[in-house]
Order: sequence, then C-alpha cells, then structure tokens
Amino acid sequence: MAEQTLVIIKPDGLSRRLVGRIIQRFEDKQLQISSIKKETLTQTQLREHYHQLVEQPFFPRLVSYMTEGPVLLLVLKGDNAVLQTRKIVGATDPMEAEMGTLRGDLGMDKTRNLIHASDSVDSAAEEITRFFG
Ligand code: DGI
Repeated sequence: MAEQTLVIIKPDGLSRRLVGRIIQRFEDKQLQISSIKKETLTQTQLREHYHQLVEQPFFPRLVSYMTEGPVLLLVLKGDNAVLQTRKIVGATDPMEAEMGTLRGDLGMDKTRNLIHASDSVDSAAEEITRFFG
C-alpha cells in the first residue's frame, strides 16, 4: 500500500557528506522523495519530536547532537514506505544494526546513529505535519 514516511538525515550525515549515498539506498528500493528541505532544528522542535524521551538520561546528548548543524528532512513515498524505510535504516544501535543497513554500515554509536525514520503510519503522519505543515 502506498504510504508516506518522514526521514531525517542527522547533522553528521551532512557534515560527513553521506547524503547522496543515503538517498541512493532509499531510491534503490523504489522510495520516492515527495518533499525535501535542509533546516537547523530547534530545542522546541526536538522536545516535541522526541517527547517520549525527554526524561531519559541521554536526552541532552541527543539534543546537542541533533542541533550541531543542519539536518535534511525528507518525506518518502512508496509501497510500505514506513516499514521499508525502517529496514533500510536498521536498528537504533549501530553496533546491533545488521551490516547492509545504513546504521550498520555508517552509524557511529547509539547517539550518532545518522538517521531518523518514522516508526508507524500514525507517527509518520504526525511527524510530516510537524515538519512540513
Ligand atoms: O526510532 P529510533 O531512532 O531507532 O529509536 P528511538 O525512537 O527509541 O530513540 C530515538 C533516538 O534517541 C535514537 O535514534 C537515538 C537516541 N537513543 C535512544 N535510545 C538511546 C539513545 N541514545 C543513547 N545514547 N542511548 C540510548 O539508550
């Protein structure tokens, strides 16, 4: 079923010049870019986006990572886009993510894991509205 999902290429994806390779992997799976923009996220946006995590001990580290430079926000469209994208991205911890996934191949550690991808159709809709209106 055709779906949309939200992807964020985190700041080190841009500073490490990995954007082309990352987008290529999604396009290889027939996921299409329907919107794209470069933006520096604010603390307020991140507190909303990661609202379940604000009490976690690693939250300050997460915010400082996510605000160290601009991110690339993408809406991807395609069959089963939410699940397909999560599979391409891989597990949260790059040390546990399979090789062949973006985080397994290119992620650094549990904080610097390169990419965000919506985890359900409902959160995708919420996140697309949050970042693209
Ligand atoms: O959907 P995910 O990004 O895979 O994971 P999530 O929604 O559980 O967590 C959001 C982000 O928060 C995740 O990409 C990295 C960070 N995070 C989650 N759990 C930990 C963490 N960072 C650290 N340092 N330690 C954690 O246990």
